[in-house]
Amino acid sequence: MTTRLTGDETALWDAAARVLDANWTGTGTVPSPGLYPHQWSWDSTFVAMGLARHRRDRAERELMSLFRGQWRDGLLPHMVFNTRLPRHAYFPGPELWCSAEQPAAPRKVHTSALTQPPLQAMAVLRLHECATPAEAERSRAFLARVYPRLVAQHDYLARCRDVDSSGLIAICHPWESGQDNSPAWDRPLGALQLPPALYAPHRNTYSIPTGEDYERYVWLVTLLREAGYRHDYIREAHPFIVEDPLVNATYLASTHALAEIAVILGRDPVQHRERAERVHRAITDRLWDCESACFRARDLRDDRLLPVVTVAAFAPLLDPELPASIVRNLVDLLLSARFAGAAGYPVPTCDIQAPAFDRGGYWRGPTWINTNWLLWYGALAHGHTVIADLLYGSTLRLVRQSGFREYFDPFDGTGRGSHDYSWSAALVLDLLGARRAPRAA
Ligand code: 9WN
Repeated sequence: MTTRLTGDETALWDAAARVLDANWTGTGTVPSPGLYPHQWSWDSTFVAMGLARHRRDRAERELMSLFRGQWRDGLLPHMVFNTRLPRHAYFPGPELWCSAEQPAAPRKVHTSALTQPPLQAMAVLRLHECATPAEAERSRAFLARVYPRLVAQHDYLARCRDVDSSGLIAICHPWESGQDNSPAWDRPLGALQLPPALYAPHRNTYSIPTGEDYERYVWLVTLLREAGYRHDYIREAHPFIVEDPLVNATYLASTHALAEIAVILGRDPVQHRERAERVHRAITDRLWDCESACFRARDLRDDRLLPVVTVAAFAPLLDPELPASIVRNLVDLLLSARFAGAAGYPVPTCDIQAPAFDRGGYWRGPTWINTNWLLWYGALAHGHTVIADLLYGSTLRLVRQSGFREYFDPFDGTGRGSHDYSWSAALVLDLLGARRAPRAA
């Protein structure tokens, strides 16, 4: 059964669709035309979720374009470069990564050598769930085409990023979390020993990290590149190696999705189910802090939980088997004055009461549409419709008030960062579409 959109929602739908149309390059969607002119993996994947309800053909092409960048070892890079653009279009461009010199990297495209939260299997399954009966055959053919690539991606993560053999995957750079400048990374970044003279070009955009933060990001890439991006180097010596709750919660949700895709295709889902079971147990064993009753990231270099509580703390709601007592703790924290309780436009990316909170700082306080969407999705899965409705309503209020901005002030909803940001538009399509066709909510 479907319900109609209201006039106001139809206008919002059309505006979101126009943003995605404008940011479509012919093969993929750029996150924002000026600031981010290449393809980013979690951006494209959120875009595919929205396109599933608007232009399924483009959603498929978006994902295939991303997988063009997949390395032979299974790594799905966080950036696929458009080499037709001038060199200075975005820093860091292909020259920082030198992917062409890596035997495992693809020959025809330049990519980064990091990854981002692995949401792709979730998006592929959602695409299938949104298919109309007339699209069913085509949808199944797409599943069959993409399934081996997803399996390779997940095998890479389990083989190369389960650094402590716990079942969880570790990130080796803040960019891999997608939450680049999160205060959660302050401690490991602050402990880096930087050489005295480092060069990172000034980035003339407002409010995204510049200066010393950026030097640390570039320095980490330099270390990885000089080690040939070797897995044993990442495991044993690289100075930034962290298990993040958001990255692992998306990994778990995608592993469940992979098992469902395997069943639809008549393949054996057992290896995915077993992996999901390990990740489920490890998220609580390794990232749940009983004392503060919330999830925090773990630094593998000193095996301690990182101190700052961020929006990533709620991401394990994506785990369908999260124990009810933990779900209750998370809901209490979410509604408290540390997060939604004191923010007019939830959910802030950092605990409002933490010293590191900064209402305008990149990933250090503002509300982002993609993190709201992930929590909405998780809340729905746990039957927390009050939380899901709160997130649904406040997310639409943000874009109605300020447009499809990159991120928003959590107190007054002022838009910040780039305009016409693709995932802000795409996820609004998904939210509106889920109300209209609840079977794929
Ligand atoms: C570095 C593209 C990306 C997003 C990230 C966001 C930002 C890049 C940057 O933009 O990161 O990868 O230049 O700061 O933090 O989540 O994928 O939109």
